[in-house]
Amino acid sequence: MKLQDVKYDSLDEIAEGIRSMEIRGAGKIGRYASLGLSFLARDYRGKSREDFVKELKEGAKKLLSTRPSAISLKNSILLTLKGVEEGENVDEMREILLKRSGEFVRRSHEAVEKIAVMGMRRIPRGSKVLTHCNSNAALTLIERAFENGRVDEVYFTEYRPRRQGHITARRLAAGSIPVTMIVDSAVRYFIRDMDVVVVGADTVAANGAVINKIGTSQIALAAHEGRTPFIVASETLKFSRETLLGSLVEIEERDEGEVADPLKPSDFPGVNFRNPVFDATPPEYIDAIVTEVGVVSPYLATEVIRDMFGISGPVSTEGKKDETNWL
Ligand code: RI2
Repeated sequence: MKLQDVKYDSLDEIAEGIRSMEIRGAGKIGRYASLGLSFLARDYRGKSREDFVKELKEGAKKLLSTRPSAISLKNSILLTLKGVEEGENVDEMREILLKRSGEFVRRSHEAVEKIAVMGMRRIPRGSKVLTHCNSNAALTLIERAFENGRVDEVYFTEYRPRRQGHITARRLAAGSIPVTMIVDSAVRYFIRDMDVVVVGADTVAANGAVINKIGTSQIALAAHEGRTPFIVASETLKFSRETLLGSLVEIEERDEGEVADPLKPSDFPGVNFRNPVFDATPPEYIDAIVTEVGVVSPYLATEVIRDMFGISGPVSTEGKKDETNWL
C-alpha cells in the first residue's frame, strides 16, 4: 500500500471509512489506522512537541473509537506510535512515526504472504476447502494453495447478516478458482465433504481462543465432529496482550437493521433483534494457527504474545508505559 495508491488523504477520512466498514477486515483496518496516523503527522504544522503528542493521542483515540473492540486496530496504533516520544522535536517525532508506519504496513503485507506460503503446506493435494465470511489472510492462503495444486474447490458461507461471503465469491471466481456458495446453516450438511476449513481471525486470545466472524465457532464444532482439520490464518497483529492480563475480549454488537435487512426492524412489531458480529472458538477445536512467525498450536498463543511485546517473566499491568500512554 503506497500513500499515492489510497483514495483517502487524512486521518478523519480513514476513520470514517473504518466506521462505515468501507475499510474492513481486521488486518486492513490495522494498516489503514497506521496510515491515518502518518497522514496526521505529515499534515501537522505546529512546532510544539506537547501539542503534537496531544494531537496524536486524539487521532489515536478517534481511530480506535471507530471499532473499539478491534485488537488489530489497537495493536497497529500502539506499534506505529512506539518510540515516537523519543524524538526531541516535532520534526524528529514525525520522522520516527513515518518510518514506523511505513515499516509496519510493509511488514503486515509481507506477513500475509508468509502466512499463505506456510499455511498452504497444511492443505493436502486436491482438497475441498471451506471458508467463512471474508478474510484476506485466509483467502491469500487458499489462493496460494490453489496455484500449487492443493485446492480443487472452495465452499464458502454467504455469511449473514452483511453477506461478506459475496466479496469472497467475487475474489475467488476472479482467480478462476471453482467456488460454491452455501448458506451459513448448511455447514454441517457439507462438512464431511470438506478436507479442511480455513478461516481468518479478528482476535487471538492468550488461551488460544480465536475470535472471528459470528458463526465461526459453529463451523469449528461441526468440523470437530466431522474430523475435518480447522486452520486459522492470522497475523500476530491480532494477538491480544490484554488477554494475557486477564481481560475478556469484547464482542462488537452492530445495528439491528443489519439483521432485519432487507426489511426494517419496524416491519417486525414486538420483535427484538441481536447482532453480535464475532464469536469465540475454543482452542480445542483449532488444529493450527498460521502466523507470519510460524504455524503454532493455539496453546502457544501466550508465547506469541510474549514475543510480540517483549514480555518476559511474570505478567503484570505495570510497565510498558510507553505503549499504554497513547490510548
Ligand atoms: P483479515 C473480518 O472482520 C472478518 O471477521 C474476518 O474473518 C477478519 O476480519 C479477517 O481479517 P470485519 O472487519 O484476514 O469484516 O482480512 O468485521 O485480516
